[in-house]
Amino acid sequence: PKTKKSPVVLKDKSLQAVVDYIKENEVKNVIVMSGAGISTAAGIPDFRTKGTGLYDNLQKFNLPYAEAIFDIEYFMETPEPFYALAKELYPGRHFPTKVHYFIRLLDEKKMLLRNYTQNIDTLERLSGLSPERIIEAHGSFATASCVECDKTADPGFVKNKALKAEVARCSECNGLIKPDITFFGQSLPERFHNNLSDFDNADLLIVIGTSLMVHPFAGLVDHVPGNVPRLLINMDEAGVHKSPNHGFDFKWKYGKKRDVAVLGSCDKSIEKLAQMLGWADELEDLYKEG
Ligand code: CNA
Repeated sequence: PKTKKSPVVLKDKSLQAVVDYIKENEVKNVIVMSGAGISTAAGIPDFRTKGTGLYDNLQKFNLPYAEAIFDIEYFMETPEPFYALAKELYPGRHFPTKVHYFIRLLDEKKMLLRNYTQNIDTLERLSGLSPERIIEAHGSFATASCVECDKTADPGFVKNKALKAEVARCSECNGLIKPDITFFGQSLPERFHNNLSDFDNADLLIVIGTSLMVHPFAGLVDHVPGNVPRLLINMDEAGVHKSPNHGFDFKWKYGKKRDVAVLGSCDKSIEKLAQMLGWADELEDLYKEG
């Protein structure tokens, strides 16, 4: 059967072509998919960067495998490593980066449909971005609950425990308390599932600071219509899978003029993008005021 060809949407595979697309098409439904890479400049390590990423620095916890620290089955048996790590990650000591403020600026320009973030550091909230624009796809440290009886825990109590690297237990049933971040083996928050129709309405997708290794989040890159440009801003290429069964495949170097990759520091790339859009001063002001 004949497949319908989507029209070519960008002039070429450059950042300038994306900027022209934004200006010429009065883009107003941008979806930003973000990950740990946008918070490394705030001093929070990501998972997978060689050397500095958390997975390379978990030896002291003697884990059977690195991801175990965020695995629900492992946590139920051995919560101590997670609580030891939570001490280092807990929100409160870190501040939003230029990338976070760029996302807020998109919203102030009435161009942001939604920011789907994998991050649990709550820096999106701290940047002043409207809560209605944020989907914390993997939950956050902002709330916590008992894994046995589901009772909501007092966030202050859990934070105090975590900051002492002590395991928090439920006042009701003595079960383990876990911050409401999504572990491997758990389903994503309802708010994530309830808003997925956003992707049908997107007119630009910006994927930033993520290795696109965690599903189902990563697969969302394929949920925007076939003629919608997808801009990756990341240290290295992500979302490229050789296997045709993998479900998604960015075409950074070849294929139709839709996918653009800007590699390197995301803060630098965002500054450049802001400058090309004529927003450099506004971004700087937001960042300074923050
Ligand atoms: P990841 O797998 O560690 O990937 C991060 C990506 O960002 C990598 O491709 C890096 O190359 C890239 N990167 C790192 N620093 C920069 C930079 N300065 N500029 C540009 N690119 C950079 O992390 P993902 O988010 O893809 O993985 C999903 C996990 C990570 C989620 O479940 C998160 O909860 C979890 N996580 C979150 C945080 C946080 O909230 N800040 C920290 C660590 C892990």
